[in-house]
This record gives sequence, structure tokens and C-alpha cells, in this order.
Amino acid sequence: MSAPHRPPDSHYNINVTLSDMTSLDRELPDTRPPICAKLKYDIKSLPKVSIVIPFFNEAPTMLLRNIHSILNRSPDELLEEIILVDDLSYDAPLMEPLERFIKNIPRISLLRNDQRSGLIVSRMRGARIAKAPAIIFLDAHSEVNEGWLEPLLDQLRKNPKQVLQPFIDGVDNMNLQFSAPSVYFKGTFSWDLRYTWTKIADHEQERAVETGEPFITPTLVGCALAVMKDYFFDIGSFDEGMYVWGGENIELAFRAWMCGGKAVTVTCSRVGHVFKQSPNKFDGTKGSKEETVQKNLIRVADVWMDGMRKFFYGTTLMFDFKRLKLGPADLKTLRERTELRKKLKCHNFEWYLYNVVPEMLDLPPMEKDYYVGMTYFCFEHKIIPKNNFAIMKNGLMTYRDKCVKINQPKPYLTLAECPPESEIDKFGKWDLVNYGMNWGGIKVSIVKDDGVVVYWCIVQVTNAMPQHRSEQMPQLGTCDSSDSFQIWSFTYAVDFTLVPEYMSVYEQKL
Ligand SMILES: [Mn+2]
Repeated sequence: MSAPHRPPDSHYNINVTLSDMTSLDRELPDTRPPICAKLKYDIKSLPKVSIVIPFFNEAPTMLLRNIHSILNRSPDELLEEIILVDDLSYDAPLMEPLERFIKNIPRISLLRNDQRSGLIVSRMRGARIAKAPAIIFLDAHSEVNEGWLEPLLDQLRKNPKQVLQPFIDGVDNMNLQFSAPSVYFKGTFSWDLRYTWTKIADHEQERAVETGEPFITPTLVGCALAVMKDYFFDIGSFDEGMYVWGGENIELAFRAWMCGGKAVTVTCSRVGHVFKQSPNKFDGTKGSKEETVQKNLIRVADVWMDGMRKFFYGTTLMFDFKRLKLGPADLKTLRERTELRKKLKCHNFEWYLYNVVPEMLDLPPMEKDYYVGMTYFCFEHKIIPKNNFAIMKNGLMTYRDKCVKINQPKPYLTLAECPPESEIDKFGKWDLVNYGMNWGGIKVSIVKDDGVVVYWCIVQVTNAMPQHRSEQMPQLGTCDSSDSFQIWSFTYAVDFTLVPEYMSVYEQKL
């Protein structure tokens, strides 16, 4: 039996009556690897869970869909409670109608904040009163799929000292279609501390698909987290000095890894998440969204990244306001977090890089560069993650100690020894063609033997070679600003001349 999809705008239709949503309105595809449906769990041995869902003016049908998906797709014996935390919503259906609705549902409670507190503080409010030994934090605009809960709780039973995330499927924000990525990603980060999706190695994905076993992730996407309550509070819960949201997912993952735990993606647990166009609602009392997030990220860098935070402070492309001054109250709570790190006897950041995310050991070169976050290039049959190419001041494009070379007359790019300065013009000089602040084309100019200068731009093509069929690879083509396959996003420019003074000022304050 397959129910029809709702019309595209249904989840924003605030006039829908709550009784419309008492059952789920469509079937979801089973997006797990086939092995997952065969795995058996001893329900009695699993910890019970409290599910904490903060919301602010969430589309009511989305919130109800979420609640119903949990009720319908979680074993009764495992679900202790659902705790909704309203962060001062004012949309009418989330007032009295929501209260009337949840009255009929056992094991659900509703807390209302008396001031806007943001995601992090709202989650903490729910976590403190949670009755079950396990807690799941879930974004309000989620929908859990069949069999989502048991694999998470089973992992927590096996090892309580870890922070888990389910495998996140995309939910289209217009028609609510589920889509599971065929390529598996782990979370990493860029040096400006943005969450980055990074493809896992083929053999890791094969193992996950064949066995249904979880795979590790250096950082957490943040929209759904499962953790044992005791462990969560033992390692310092969330940093409540962070406002609204942003950076808390990176911070928790750094902390879990560096302080004796780990972060893991549970292959067989599938949760759909609506990736919104503008995912956050900031009320402005703590500054702009960008300033708020940046202050949170400063806390992540200062508490956890040791000397490596110079790379964070050196990234300049997006934020000229990054060297924000923290006030006395913020500095006090920041100091508490550094003391927590000492108390927990955590590893240093270098340990984390070496052991958890070694691809980040390709540190940005120590001069002013552009770092180019293109895509996962299949480059000579080898996938190179983004952020690892740099365009240097002298026009060379580097990857580790090699330079990107044009294989004339064919339009292919290879890696070769870097040329001496005097030969760069003939080797190929790279530059960005900015169409926007952080996106545009990547152009190379080459001086031919006859002195004529030719230009090409990098085009993304789909690889037809059997080694990496369907992977993306870079080639050269005639520059065309209207060709979307020539548009790249640049991750950041690094300018270390700005860092030392700032860090030393900062060091004194700490
Ligand atoms: Mn979200």
C-alpha cells in the first residue's frame, strides 16, 4: 500500500488540522544496506532513550511528522520519552493546538523557554531532565526511518564512551522525498572550522555496506546525535558559552576524540533531515548570525586546536570580522572550558590529526595563498579531498610537494615536480577568476615557445575510465563563465601575517 505524496507546500501549511497528521502519510524507501534488515537486536539488553527536540517556529506538520515517525518506528520498550523544547516560538499552531495535540500522546512533554536561548541551551534544558540512560538530540525537521533506533542503542550498549550519529538521508524541502547518498561520507572540517563532507575510502564503504557496521567520523554533522547521558555530562555536555548554534557539532567531536572517546556514524540507522535553505533563525540580540557563529568557532579554536589555531585565524576569505573580541563573561566561560580539557586529560590537537583525520596533516603552506575547495577530484586515479590544492602567490598550483602540470597538447592535468621560478610562465600560471566573493573560475595561462599566451579554465568532467568510473575529474577547456562546470568554490585565503600578533594578544588574555 503506498500513500500519495503530499503536495509540495504541505509541510509549510500551518492550517492543516492536527488530526491530519495522526498517522504518517506516505511510505519511505528503505535506504539501508540490505544486511541491516537482517540484523537482530536483543531489545531487553538495550538502554532506554529520551529524545530531545528543540524547535523554534518549526513548520508544525514537519514537527508532527517527526514525532509520529518516532512513535511509529521505535520499539515501545525503548522509548522512555520525547522532550520538546520550545525556544520561544510565536507561530499560532505551536501554541495551544500543539499542547492539545500532545495531551493525547503518552511519554511526550513540552518545555517552553521564557527567553530565546538557541539550540545549544535548549538541548541542554532537555538533557538535564531526561530520565533515560541514553539521550538522542534530534533537529525538529527530521523524520526517522524504520529500524532507526535499535542500531544506535546497540552501539551505545557495546561502548558507552562514544558519540553517535545516524546515517543522515536528505529530505527534499519541497516534496519531502527521501534520498540516500550512494557515496558514504564522513565529517571533517576546513581550517575555517566549517563542517565538511568527505568521501570515505572505497574499502571502508564496502565494509559498511556488507556488514552494516558503523564507521568512524572525525566530526559530527550535528542534526542528530545519540549519546549516553552519564558519558555526555562526564565529558562536559555542550559548551553553553556558545550562542544559538554553530560550531557545537565540531566541538563535541573534537572533545569526544581527544578525551578518550570517539565519534561514529551508524550505518544501519537512517534519519531523514531537511537541509533548509536558511537553516537558522537568529534573533539579533547577540549580534549577527555571522558574528555569533564566529564567536562560537573562536571558542572551538582556542580551547581545542593548540598552535594549529593559527590556521583558523589565518583564513580570511569570508570573514574580515573574524578577530572579534570576546567580552569578560565570554572569556570566563572560555577559561572554564580550557580547564575542563585539562581536567579530562585530553590528547592534544596534533594527536587528533594524526590519529583521526590524517588527511588534514596537509597543512596550509606558510605564505599567503588561496586554498581552493574544488571537489573530490579523481586525479590520476586517486581521489584528492577538497582543501588540499593551493594556488600560491607565484602562480603555481600545488598538492603537497607537487605541482599541477598541464599535459599538452591533451587537456589533462597531472602532478609533477615544481619548476624553478624562471620557468613558471611556461609551466602554467594559475589564477582565480572571481565571480563572487568565494566562487568563480580557475584559469591558467601558459606562454608557448613562440611567445603566444594561451588561457584555459578547469572544467569538471565525469571520468569514463574504468578505474574511477563516474568520479569527477578536472580537465582544461576554453574559459566560459556561463558554464556551471567551470565554477568552483574557494574555501579560503590564508594570510598568516595577521595571525601572530592576534594570537599573542589572545594568549595574554587567557
Ligand atoms: Mn537541521
